[in-house]
Amino acid sequence: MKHDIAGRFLDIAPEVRATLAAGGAVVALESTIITHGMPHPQNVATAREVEAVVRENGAVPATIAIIEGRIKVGLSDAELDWLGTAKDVMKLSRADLPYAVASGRHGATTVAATMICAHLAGIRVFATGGIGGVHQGVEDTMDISADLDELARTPVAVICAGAKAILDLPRTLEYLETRGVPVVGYRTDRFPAFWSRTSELSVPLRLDSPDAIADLIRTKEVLGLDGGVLVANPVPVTDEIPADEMKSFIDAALVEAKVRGVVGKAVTPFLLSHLFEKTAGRSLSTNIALVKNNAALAAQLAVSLTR
Ligand code: PSU
Ligand code: MN
Repeated sequence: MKHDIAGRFLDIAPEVRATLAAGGAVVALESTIITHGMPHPQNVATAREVEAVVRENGAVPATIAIIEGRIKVGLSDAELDWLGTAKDVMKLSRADLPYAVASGRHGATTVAATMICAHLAGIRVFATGGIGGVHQGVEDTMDISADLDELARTPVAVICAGAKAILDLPRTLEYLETRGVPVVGYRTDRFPAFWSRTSELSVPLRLDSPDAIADLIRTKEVLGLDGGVLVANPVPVTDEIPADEMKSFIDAALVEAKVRGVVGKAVTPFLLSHLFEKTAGRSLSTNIALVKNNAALAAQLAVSLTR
């Protein structure tokens, strides 16, 4: 436990607690992808498959969510099932996490909030699908996901498949650089764009093995540098949707969001569900494949970090 005094708000699953105490490998998983990122029943099925992939790769999964104000680190099967269709589940980022805890609410954790809870529990590696970033139109809206500042301050490695082209990807990378976040392409020189293996952007750094990423994380710690590391892991070739095929869907989704006046934390969930509908589920299959791919790498990294 990183902050003993915070322990009274945390329920760490026995297996997760025992593994951490023994210095074993644990991978944190987020819950906003379950409640706001995917439709039912694929959300729950995917969450279970992702946990299984973590185990197959030698680590223990810890899916994180807030239930009745308790920070759950590691969900039971029953809790995961419940979350899949639960109503009144807040989407929690850094700003809303203490509110949900103080007022006994249910909440799903975004990348930012999952990093915070993982760090409180002493977990160093976290697998997700795509991170939030700088939104298109930021000049007018100032909409920049709190995920980016969290990466700058909380020492958890986040494994993602890049960021969706619904975001302003060049500005997202610029912002991460400004905030001092190492962005590492895993076996790639290009920043991946979620459904697509590549974008037109170079990835700032490249590493080709879990051990090399573990070395970077340890070195960063020893140098006293705060914050996390973002690992961008391209979706497997067989599951990718090329960027030019996604572009028209993305442009239409952005127009629709604008027409309907969707703002704030509703923007990302709106765009995601719009795209799932318009691509007739193809974007969802790709999404599921890339999350599993990230879970495998995260588990391998967590194992490397125990050595
Ligand atoms: N991007 C995705 N899928 C997701 C999300 C982002 O491709 O499910 C979720 C994550 O939980 C992420 C959050 O942390 O949305 C970002 O929301 P916002 O842009 O409101 O910060
Ligand atoms: Mn936002």
